[in-house]
Amino acid sequence: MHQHTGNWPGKTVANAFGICNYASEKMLLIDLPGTYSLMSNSQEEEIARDYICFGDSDACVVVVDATCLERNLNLVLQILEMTPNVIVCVNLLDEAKKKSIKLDLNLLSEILGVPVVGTIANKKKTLKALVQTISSSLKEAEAKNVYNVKYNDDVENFVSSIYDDIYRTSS
Ligand SMILES: Nc1nc2c(ncn2[C@@H]2O[C@H](COP(=O)(O)OP(=O)(O)OP(=O)(O)O)[C@@H](O)[C@H]2O)c(=O)[nH]1
Ligand SMILES: [Mg+2]
Repeated sequence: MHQHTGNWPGKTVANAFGICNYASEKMLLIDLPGTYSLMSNSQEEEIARDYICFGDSDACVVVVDATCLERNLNLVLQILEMTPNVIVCVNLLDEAKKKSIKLDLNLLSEILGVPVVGTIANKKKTLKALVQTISSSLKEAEAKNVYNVKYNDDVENFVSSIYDDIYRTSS
């Protein structure tokens, strides 16, 4: 609730940011527009994509809905391809429980190769683990074994040929 609100420069989309104090650290949290994809089909998606790609943040927390995880995982995979330090926050655990949805967050973390934290955003005590995870992810230097999306052969071959061209022209 210590957030500041306004608009993204030149856009009608609202933005919000706030400072979070944890231990002796101050973290600046930027709230990106809610979106299911980053394909730039709307102002919201464009703002979110541009910030993730060019905003020079230290970490990216992707908040997904525990009651419809599958719909949200598309966005998670897109973000994993774009930026290195990702934390997945599975929110609305209370609603998932009401619907008897059981989630294995450790397994999800193992598969994605990034930390996964469960939260109920309006229950403050559940946010502590998230803040701790963000903080420690900023200190970890070792490379993560992040899930690598495998596309069909046509796409993979095309991407490889572009890489080859780049290496050839740069060496
Ligand atoms: N029961 C429950 N309600 C939640 C939880 N997290 C958020 N909410 C409620 O969900 C509503 C929407 O929250 P927002 O923070 O606006 O959600 P958002 O994902 O940022 O939405 P967009 O930015 O519009 O995509 C608010 O009324 C919150 O209080 C949760 O874990 N449990
Ligand atoms: Mg929002």
